[in-house]
Amino acid sequence: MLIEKKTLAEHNDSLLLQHTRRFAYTAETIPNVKEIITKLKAFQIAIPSWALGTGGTRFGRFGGGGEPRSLEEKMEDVGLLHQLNRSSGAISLHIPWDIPSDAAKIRSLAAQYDLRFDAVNSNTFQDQPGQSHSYKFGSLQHVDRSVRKQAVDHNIEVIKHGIELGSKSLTVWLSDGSCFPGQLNFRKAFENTLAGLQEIYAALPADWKVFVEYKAFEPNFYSMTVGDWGQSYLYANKLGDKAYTLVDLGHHLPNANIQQIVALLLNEKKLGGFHFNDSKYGDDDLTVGSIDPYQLFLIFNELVEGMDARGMNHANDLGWMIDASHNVKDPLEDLIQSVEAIKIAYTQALLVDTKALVQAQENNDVVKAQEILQQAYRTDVRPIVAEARLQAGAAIDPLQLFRKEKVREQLVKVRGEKTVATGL
Ligand SMILES: [Mn+2]
Repeated sequence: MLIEKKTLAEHNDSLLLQHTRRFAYTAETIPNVKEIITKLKAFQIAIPSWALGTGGTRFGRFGGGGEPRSLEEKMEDVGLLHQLNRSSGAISLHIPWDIPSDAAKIRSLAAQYDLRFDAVNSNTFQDQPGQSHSYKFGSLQHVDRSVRKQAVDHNIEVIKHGIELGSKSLTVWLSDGSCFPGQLNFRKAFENTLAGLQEIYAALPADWKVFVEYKAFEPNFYSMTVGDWGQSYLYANKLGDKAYTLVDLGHHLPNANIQQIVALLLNEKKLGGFHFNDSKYGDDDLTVGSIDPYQLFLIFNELVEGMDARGMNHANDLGWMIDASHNVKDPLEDLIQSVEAIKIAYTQALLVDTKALVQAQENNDVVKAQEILQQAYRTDVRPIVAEARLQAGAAIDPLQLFRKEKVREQLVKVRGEKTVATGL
């Protein structure tokens, strides 16, 4: 479902006076506010097809009702989100959870909602019904050549689905690794994985990228074959120019300095994109910015500084995606919050006085450097983000409108109370 244009206009009218005052107050102190708004309007964050249903933990899943029953309904949900914020104009599909069996129909539906297809994601971490070989002991790392071949073939099939939809990148996340010492020969696992990735890489169209995602632990708890950014970088470097490292914020050991990782990967031209989420302990997949918004800001500060240093386009030169899954929130409300948190952090990073920061660094003025960053971080930029939304034709307050229109209740009426989104 989409919100009626008239309803959206009424929502904005009701908040306009208050918004205009807040925006004027904020904009007064920001000379380049127009430029920032232009950047914000261009900046789109892809929504993964698996984030539209209620997630779960290994202990249980508590569905919320009205979940999308098909790829078409997932796209409908992303279309609604994009209507509310004009910042979610892309969807990232997971194969085989969301196979576009009629690509032409799916493409025209995407056009209707003004969505494009971001990275396609392969899955060699689960066995599918009717599959010849099991991934119990890994996929690309496997000791058996036929299992490795099955995993390579699956990735090539995912690329084909992506080509049909106009996607331009493949994300490979491998759950491969080991749970106990001695289970795996690390060197052979690396070599097998590299050989498999090379076969997948050879099947990429000329204008495609492949993202190698890493993760410190889980589902394997002794070793992961792509366990950190160094290992991902090794694979990406050996594969070639179309291969990049993908940073998922939740895939690090506690207290890792993700902003430094990002800065170095970007400098080496090997940062491909992001999976945004937040965490307190491990791969918690919590709402972006809910636990440590300062870290999110510091990451964006490195991104903006690094992209500007290389003359990169903020909106298009890296892949921006959310990767989260929720047990206690309405998935759409959660995504509204996540997109907002990303845009706030991006705006704050755009406020950093770069020249003054460089000077403070050159003078070893540690206090001044901290003041400059925190001046930007402590600025309430929400009116700027709202103004960009308003100018783009979206809602001043997406969450308020979502609740006022009782969107979830309406979805439950159409889709039912007990639906389960595919892949969950
Ligand atoms: Mn991820």
